[in-house]
Amino acid sequence: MTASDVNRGPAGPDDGAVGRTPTGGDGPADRKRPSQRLYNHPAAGWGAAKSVGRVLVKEHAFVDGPRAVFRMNHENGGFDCPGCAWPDDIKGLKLDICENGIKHVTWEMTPKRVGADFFARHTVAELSTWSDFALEDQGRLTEPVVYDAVRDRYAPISWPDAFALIGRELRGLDSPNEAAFYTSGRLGNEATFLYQLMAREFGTNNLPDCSNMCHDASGRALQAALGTGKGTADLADWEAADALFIMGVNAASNAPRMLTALADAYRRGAQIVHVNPLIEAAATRTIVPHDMTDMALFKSTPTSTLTIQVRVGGDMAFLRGVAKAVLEESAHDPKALDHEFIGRYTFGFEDYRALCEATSWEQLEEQSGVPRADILKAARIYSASDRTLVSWCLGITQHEHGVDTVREIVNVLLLRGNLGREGAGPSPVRGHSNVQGNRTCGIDHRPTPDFLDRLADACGIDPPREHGLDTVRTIEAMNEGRVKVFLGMGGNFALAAPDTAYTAQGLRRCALTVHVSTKLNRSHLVHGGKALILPCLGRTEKDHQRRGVQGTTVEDSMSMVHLSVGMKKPASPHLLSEPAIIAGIARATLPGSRTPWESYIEDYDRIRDTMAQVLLGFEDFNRRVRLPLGFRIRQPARELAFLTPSGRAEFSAAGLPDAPPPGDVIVLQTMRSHDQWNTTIYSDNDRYRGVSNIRTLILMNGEDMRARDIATGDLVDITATARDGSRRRLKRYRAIEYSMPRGCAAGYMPEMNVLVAASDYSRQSDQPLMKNIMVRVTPSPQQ
Ligand SMILES: Nc1nc2c(c(=O)[nH]1)N[C@H]1C(S)=C(S)[C@@H](COP(=O)(O)OP(=O)(O)OC[C@H]3O[C@@H](n4cnc5c(=O)[nH]c(N)nc54)[C@H](O)[C@@H]3O)O[C@H]1N2
Ligand SMILES: Nc1nc2c(c(=O)[nH]1)N[C@H]1C(S)=C(S)[C@@H](COP(=O)(O)OP(=O)(O)OC[C@H]3O[C@@H](n4cnc5c(=O)[nH]c(N)nc54)[C@H](O)[C@@H]3O)O[C@H]1N2
Ligand SMILES: [Mo]
Repeated sequence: MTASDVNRGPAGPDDGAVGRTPTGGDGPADRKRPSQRLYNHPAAGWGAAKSVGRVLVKEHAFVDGPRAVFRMNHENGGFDCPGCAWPDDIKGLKLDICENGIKHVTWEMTPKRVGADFFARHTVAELSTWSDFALEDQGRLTEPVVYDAVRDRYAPISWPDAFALIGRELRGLDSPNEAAFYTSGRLGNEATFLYQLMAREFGTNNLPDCSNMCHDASGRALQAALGTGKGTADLADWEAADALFIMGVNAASNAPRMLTALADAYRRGAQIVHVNPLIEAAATRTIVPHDMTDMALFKSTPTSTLTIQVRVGGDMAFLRGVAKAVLEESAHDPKALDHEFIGRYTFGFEDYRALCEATSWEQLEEQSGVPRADILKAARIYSASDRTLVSWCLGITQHEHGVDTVREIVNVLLLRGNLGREGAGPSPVRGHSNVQGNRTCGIDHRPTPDFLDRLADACGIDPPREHGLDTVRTIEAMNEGRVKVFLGMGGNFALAAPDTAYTAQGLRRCALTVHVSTKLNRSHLVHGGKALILPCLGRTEKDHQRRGVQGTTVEDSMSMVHLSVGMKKPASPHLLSEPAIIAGIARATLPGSRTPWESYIEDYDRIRDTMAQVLLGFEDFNRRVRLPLGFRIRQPARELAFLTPSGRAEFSAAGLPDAPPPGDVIVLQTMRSHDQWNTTIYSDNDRYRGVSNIRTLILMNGEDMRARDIATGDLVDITATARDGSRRRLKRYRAIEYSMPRGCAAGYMPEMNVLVAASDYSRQSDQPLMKNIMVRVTPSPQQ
């Protein structure tokens, strides 16, 4: 059976798929007519409570679910929500939770199990015809399995044999660089540290991770501008800001606990500006979920004072417009700029000023898609605010000019000295719960020489110095036979990565693919000649080791590091923790290793003692991480010390991106629905956007639809043209009219990764252009 054979649904990719589209229903996604009611419900509140109830019932998690939820994100003894990376409430709020976090936790706590009998019943060819939803819905993986090519089935294997198999394959490679070690941002800090140590002791920096698709643009921009790869604001700053700019994030779905911060900000009279092509739920109103009076009275609080519907990819021009307006104002109001701050702490201001002055309002309007009057409104809010914070997520980063756009955010902040003081600064919203910690603890295919030196000193290894492969380069290398072993620590590489067919082909060309996972997913079915699935403990589960129950640490979006201790009985007695799996692989791969792998696993404090020697800001790690809220990693930029070439915060003066594409080309952005976690789909609904029963859709501007003779509900074909001229197509998607600027469209990841060419990545950040796909949309031919 070939890849495209399995695409039998009425809506499905033309080319490039590796399986049925993920769907929460029991059949093809659009068997039922899609319905789109544009809800006017406030975000969170009772709608969210109802949705959580449904999930708890579905996962039969009524007994453990509520108990676990009350232990989540607690300052003492709880586990960190494995969902998003929003920080925990600093006042120790007792119900610091959200609908999607609860869904996420109960997803992990399902009583359903996938054991040897399951794999005996189903061939891989058969499982490949299942929807992605159906695969994960089978429940938790319970024992290690190995692919048996003769029977086309996975079969049980012991842990020692599994490790030995990996060790043999890795040691048999011509070069350590023929292996790639992928991380999804779930992995705790201790496992992360061991994982990169194993890869580097083995001899490679091939450490692709989900950040390569997520926030590398933010990291690179902030590093260049401020000498730190992270935001400088923390939750206390969110509580003190006079103006908050929320750019390119769907907070109500993807960082729901931000809603509380926005509602609080509104109540104290702060200005909240949302910049997004869509008017997302967080840009309307919310019922604060833990405010019982609000819940009881259905009382909602607005969460926006201004919404700017920017063109997809138009943010940099918008921001430059704000800067231009502030500079114009400074001609008659000296207080418009913070001259003292600019003079003392920044570098490159005059070049930036000249560039803003030389850019015409016409160009800014055309590229941003925002009328000058609206840019001026936003600029007035910015000028009137003493303390401004800018937050952003993927709408800013997954673009060709993601790095320049984040630098433009910093430029705007610097003009009025919004850095290193209360209520101000850049504050990116990170994705996976520990994606920021992964980078801090060494998952980086471009490690700094300084980091490698400290690693070498503390661990007595000789790490390779040349840069390794990122996500996109790994896909290319697998296809070209340069990478032969792929190891995935969590995640679902086959679906999350761009260019689904090409990625699948790469994975299939590997000699060995290994996935450390909690649930069955597509990546297990798109496998190499040899393949292993290794099941691990989830974050909610008790991790018993020789010296007692172990906790692992995580770092949130705002650089707070704290301990997370699982409390649930493991889903199966055969599960190992992620650190133990890594240590097992390391021992089998590095027979002469002097790293104390076994001792590390007996007591994770020992891993943390080594980490304290290697990682800056982790001094006295074991003690500080046991403080009630953990600790914040010290950040020089927050204290106005800048580790940049000039020793100052650096303005950038980059040219604006290209104008909107000509002709009938539409810029398509791919995003998440409310009911999904990346490649995990909970249902076919997207409540806040008023969509139900469908994921195979494309949201479009009404005039664009009429110009193409398309009405809401019509079937359309979407053809993407890559930079190299190659084409990728999705057929028979439903078009739905939605409020957004002309020339823009939106649809769901991961299905639409079929359209993203692997070669179309940003030359600035190397991130695939997942929000910048050039497409033509045409009515589907009658069948
Ligand atoms: N429940 C839930 N929570 C999650 C996740 C999940 O899948 N489910 N995923 C986690 C991960 S890994 C991440 S990285 C984050 C992702 O969090 P988000 O960044 O919110 O993720 P997306 O769903 O991709 O939404 C992108 C948003 O940017 C807007 N946008 C698109 N293009 C542009 C543009 O050019 N300019 C501007 N200004 N806006 C634009 C879209 O309309 C949308 O509102 O969420 C994390 N949290
Ligand atoms: N088109 C498009 N594509 C995108 C994006 C987009 O916006 N548009 N966003 C990108 C972004 S931001 C990201 S972060 C990536 C996400 O990419 P990934 O992180 O690779 O994907 P996930 O869907 O988060 O991974 C889900 C799987 O993780 C495993 N898992 C869950 N919990 C655990 C655990 O505790 N331990 C282990 N070992 N495994 C676990 C389960 O088996 C589950 O099936 O997708 C990227 N892809
Ligand atoms: Mo992400």
